[in-house]
Amino acid sequence: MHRTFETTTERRRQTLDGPWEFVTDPDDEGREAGYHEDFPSEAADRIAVPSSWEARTEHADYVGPAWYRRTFGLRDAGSVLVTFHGVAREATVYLDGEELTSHVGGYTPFTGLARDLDAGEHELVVRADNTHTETTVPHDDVDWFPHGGIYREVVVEAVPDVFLRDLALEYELSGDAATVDAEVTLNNLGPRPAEPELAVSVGEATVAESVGVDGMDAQTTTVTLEIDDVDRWTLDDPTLYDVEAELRGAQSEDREGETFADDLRDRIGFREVAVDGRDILLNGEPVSLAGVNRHEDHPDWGAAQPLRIQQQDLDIIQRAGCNTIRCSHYPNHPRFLDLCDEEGILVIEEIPLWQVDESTVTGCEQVGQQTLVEMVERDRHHPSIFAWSLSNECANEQRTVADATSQLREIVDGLDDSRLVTVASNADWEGETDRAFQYCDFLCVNAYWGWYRDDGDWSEHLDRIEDSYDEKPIVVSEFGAGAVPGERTHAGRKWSETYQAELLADCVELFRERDGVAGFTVWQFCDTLGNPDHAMTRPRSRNNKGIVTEYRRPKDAYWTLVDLLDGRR
Ligand code: ADA
Repeated sequence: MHRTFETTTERRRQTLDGPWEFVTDPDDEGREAGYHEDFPSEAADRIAVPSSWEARTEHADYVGPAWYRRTFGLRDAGSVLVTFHGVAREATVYLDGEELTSHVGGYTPFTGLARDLDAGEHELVVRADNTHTETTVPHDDVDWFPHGGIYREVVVEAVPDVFLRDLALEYELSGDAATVDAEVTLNNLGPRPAEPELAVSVGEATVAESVGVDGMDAQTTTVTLEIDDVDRWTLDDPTLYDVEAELRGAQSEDREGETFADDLRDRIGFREVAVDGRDILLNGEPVSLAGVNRHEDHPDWGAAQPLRIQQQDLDIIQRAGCNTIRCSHYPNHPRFLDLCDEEGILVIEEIPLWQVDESTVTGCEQVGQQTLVEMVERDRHHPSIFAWSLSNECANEQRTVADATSQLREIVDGLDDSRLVTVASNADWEGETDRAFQYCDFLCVNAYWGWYRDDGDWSEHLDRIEDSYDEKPIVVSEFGAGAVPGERTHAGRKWSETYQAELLADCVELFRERDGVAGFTVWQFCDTLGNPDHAMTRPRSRNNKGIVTEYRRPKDAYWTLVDLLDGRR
């Protein structure tokens, strides 16, 4: 299940977890050879979906196109939505030999609509390609491993001719009362007009109306619900409200007497985020952020983490006393965000525009914008997400890069005005001035004083940031040191757990003393597999700045954080 709750009860739904046939295609000949019509099953391996393909040792370092195949059965004839929740990084999907849909970007979902399928068996073939170049999003030189394959769930849902395509909620809070606008989009695949009953409920409140939709058309309607005595979503009491949109109607004349039904389910939490001077406010009160950066990475699971690992990560993070996670550097698995909603964790979610500069920005701008839209559309109901991050360490001192950020800001404003917007920047650390900070509600600052450089310190650095920009909250979004697990020294040298723990303590104490700093996220939660091209600067081929190891065993720095944040030992 890709969420922690059911997203529909009316639709017949199949999750296509399990073994799929799999072949790599290093010479990229599969398209010409027609693998989508005639899959080379005799040469195929079997691989688990969802999984990163390095789950099979023989494919551990494979980069390039690869093909997947499986069949699924439909009990009844009709239309289906086929949703891929994450394929790294480019995908083309074929159904019964015909192209159904394609997608670029490994961290957001995409859906193909297949109309009027016969009952019985159908074949899905997918070409996935994890090749990265200078201008892909992310590019080929990022500091994390280029996991490949169908690594998030694949779901097939049978839908009636008139079905719910989208549900988007916005709300205004006024004291204890909430006014919710629910925008619902209906699709009518049939030739005749329809007028089904739509009921939308949020918690106990329900509104119903009939909605007319022409044949072969779509219709968007907005219904408004008033909710009194709202229980707000807070860090201590993260109250969630169930949301349901239900559609019921009579089938067209040729199927007289029959009815159809469809539904979509989600959850929201009511809370307000804002800034005031140097403070970030949650429900009107300043909140001090204390957290970690987390990659989706695990030695046994790659980027495809089961619920058990997601829960365990969150548990370890909460036990440290943290209240914040920066999803570095891409949209995370939606079920992990559900857990954050349930646990009262604040999340900064980011698109993977990582260290882009003026030579590459034009090439990756469009996919960056598309990923931003898809991220916001997928995640707009999570109360845990309080901020969208538009990029990480891009060359924002360059005008073209800053202009691209301004475009992203416009796009996000058009989609969602209920969250804060930021970029994570190391421009000042590089001795530059960040031209994109002007588009941010708060400033995320990355620097590695005491690790990569010793010719300055955090204190001077933060003074300079405070003096250089308008008065906005500052979050230290990256700082830290590498520590090879088990390395403990009297001298406290670099690469030891001792050094990492001492640096972390000094930094956290300093950040917490400064009024200008609204919080911090340590780089990083756990040790992660690095880019294979960077192995010479990364012992164990990993980024070792985790406060826990890749297997989540605590390093000294973890216990230091527990003590500083009054966590649980
Ligand atoms: C960065 C970057 C991270 C990571 C980190 C490091 O600045 O944002 O993704 O690479 O440095 O460990 O050096």
